[in-house]
Amino acid sequence: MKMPINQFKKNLLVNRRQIGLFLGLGDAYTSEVLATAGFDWLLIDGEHGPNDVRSIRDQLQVLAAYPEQQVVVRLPEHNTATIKRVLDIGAQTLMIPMIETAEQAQQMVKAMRYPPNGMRGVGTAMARAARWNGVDNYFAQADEQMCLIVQIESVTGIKNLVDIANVEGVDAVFIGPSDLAASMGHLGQPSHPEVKQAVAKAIADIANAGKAAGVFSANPELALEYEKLGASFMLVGVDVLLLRKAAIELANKFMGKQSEDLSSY
Ligand code: 3PY
Ligand code: MG
Repeated sequence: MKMPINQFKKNLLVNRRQIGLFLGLGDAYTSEVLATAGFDWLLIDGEHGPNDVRSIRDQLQVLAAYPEQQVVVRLPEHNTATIKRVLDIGAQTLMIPMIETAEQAQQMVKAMRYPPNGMRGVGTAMARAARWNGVDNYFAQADEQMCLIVQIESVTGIKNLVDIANVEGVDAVFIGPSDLAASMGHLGQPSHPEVKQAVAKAIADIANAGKAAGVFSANPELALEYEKLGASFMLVGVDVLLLRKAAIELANKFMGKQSEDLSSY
């Protein structure tokens, strides 16, 4: 059996535009529905969404039937054991939140690679990633297909951004405006002018370091502004918010109410 090739990583390396959606419902059935929407990539959210290793596995399995869409998994923290488990069920691209130093980023690179390049544990007989030892030469090919996106979303992370972006093995840097806003004293205001300015500078710094820059905004105008500044891969919505917005709009048509602003994360 052939090793699955990580197209998302290939696209990042040439800065191809990739527009994505957060999957926060934690369910394979709804993720499959959203795989038909036409996004370039989908992010299974294990940080804030109600996901565990089994629900992430189920979603990876159904999404495998839609290879035109790339799949990324976001983990809740920097735990190397969790990284090992999620790689073993077949995730190839991970987004790791709240990276604040180059050392933390290096640790994440190592967690995704086998010795001697890193410290990923060896358990391919039980791993869907290796098709249970069915992939030819899995060990020789695995590291190359792994893709690491680190999230910068704090004042400390911004301070160390260039060092983090320069870590070998960090393929891309994704800015989290909501946590960054909180860290800057603007909790709940990811579109605050100071936050936007910090995001804009971060995008430029990431691009100057030669890495792909990504960002989230559920406000399409702001997402497009960030794209103009150099972001190549973006998350432009959240499944839960889309569902709630559509439901509110329908209900309001009959209740005579105005829709609320649902653009913030
Ligand atoms: C944030 O905005 O903090 C996120 O993690 C998502 O982009
Ligand atoms: Mg965040």
